[in-house]
Amino acid sequence: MNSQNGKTKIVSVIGLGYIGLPTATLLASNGFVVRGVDINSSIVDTINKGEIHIVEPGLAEQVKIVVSNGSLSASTTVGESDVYIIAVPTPFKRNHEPDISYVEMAARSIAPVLRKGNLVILESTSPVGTTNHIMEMMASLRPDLIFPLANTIQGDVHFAYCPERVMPGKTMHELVHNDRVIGGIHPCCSHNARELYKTFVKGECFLTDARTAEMTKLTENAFRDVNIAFANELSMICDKMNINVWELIRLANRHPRVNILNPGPGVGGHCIAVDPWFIVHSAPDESKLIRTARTVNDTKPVWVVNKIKKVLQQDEFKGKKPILTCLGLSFKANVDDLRESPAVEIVERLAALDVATLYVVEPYISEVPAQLQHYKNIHLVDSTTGCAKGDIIIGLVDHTLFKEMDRSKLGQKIILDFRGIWEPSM
Ligand code: SAJ
Repeated sequence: MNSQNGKTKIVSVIGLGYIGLPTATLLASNGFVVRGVDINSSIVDTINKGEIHIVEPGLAEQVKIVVSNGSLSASTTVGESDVYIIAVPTPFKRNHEPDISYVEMAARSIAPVLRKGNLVILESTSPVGTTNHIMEMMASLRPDLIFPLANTIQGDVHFAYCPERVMPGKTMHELVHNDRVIGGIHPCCSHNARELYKTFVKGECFLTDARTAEMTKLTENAFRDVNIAFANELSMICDKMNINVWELIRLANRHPRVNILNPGPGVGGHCIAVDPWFIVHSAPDESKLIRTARTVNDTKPVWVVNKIKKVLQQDEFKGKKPILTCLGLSFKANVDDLRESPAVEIVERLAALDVATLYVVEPYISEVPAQLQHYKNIHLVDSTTGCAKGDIIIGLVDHTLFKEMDRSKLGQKIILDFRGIWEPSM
């Protein structure tokens, strides 16, 4: 697959973020000539220097190798290739409507250079029907080419959807070892795409049609969201009933068919907090549970802030501006990613109340993020300072660094642990 008529195949990967760059790097390590494309010229410059702009274990070393041996280069424009992989973001608009404008922009940039025999793969999490939609867009721009049609026309060019399923922090391992679902517009497209993935994927590749593959990705993340919502709802019920939710879940999980996830201050990141909305948007009347789960998880940060406000109303804090030490800002443990982070929302809401000084401990960042910079009552501090000075210690992210801290050293301080940082492992 990585050569054709004795010539090394060229793959263009459009979007050099958390998925695009690791995928480009693995392809470059497996015999392809890879051209990474990104609209951000500073990302392109960084990669062409053999460096990276994201934190992902194992990635930096491999990028350095493939850039220095010439198998990976980056550019802001799309050139002629044999394969195009689209890995750009698909956020949602204000009303939770999917925003596929980056995918459409990528498709428009590929259309002029598309040739007979090319394969186009969409990896971005997308609403059902997007692969077909971008193919039709390109077909209207390239009437000289024959495009595939369900089970009838194979076409001159092939289109498939193949979602990534990796956990940030484990991307380099999971890209190789996880199973993949590949959905072509025509079965020939699926087979063609499988040949490409088989060059570096050790997991199994399952073939289906494009719509089922698109829905598979959304289903996986909606499933997790619903399960986290159950844990989050339990935590609020238990709080009301004065039951330790962590102990409750540990005990319930001893049942052979029960496996409750961990409650937390909310659900963040660019996937689980976003993707279920794509299902809700496509089938609003039928997606009651999925929508409710989103609401439970989205409103958890407000519940957390209300709990903290109640503590601040205690007599000992009347007329004072106590120090609240917030442990963690990232959307989950041991990553630097702050996107859609419930911890950021909670810190911002607390800062806006202007009733306390906020000490934030986040080992993965070096300055207060832009979104919080205009609050003069937020200070980024190290864990020793935060724990020594804070009147109330608020657990928001279960970074290993926090888990390893000796809770007994916090003495009589008030601890509000919304992540179960110091609970025995779940
Ligand atoms: N969370 C909890 N309790 C839990 C598990 C997670 O509160 O028990 C929170 C996390 O703290 C975080 C959010 O949920 O705020 C999401 O974290 P996550 O670890 O569940 O998932 P992501 O967003 O890092 O990655 C998910 C994964 N999807 C599934 O597990 C079904 C990953 O495999 C996908 O590739 C990724 O989304 C994606 O890109 O779609």
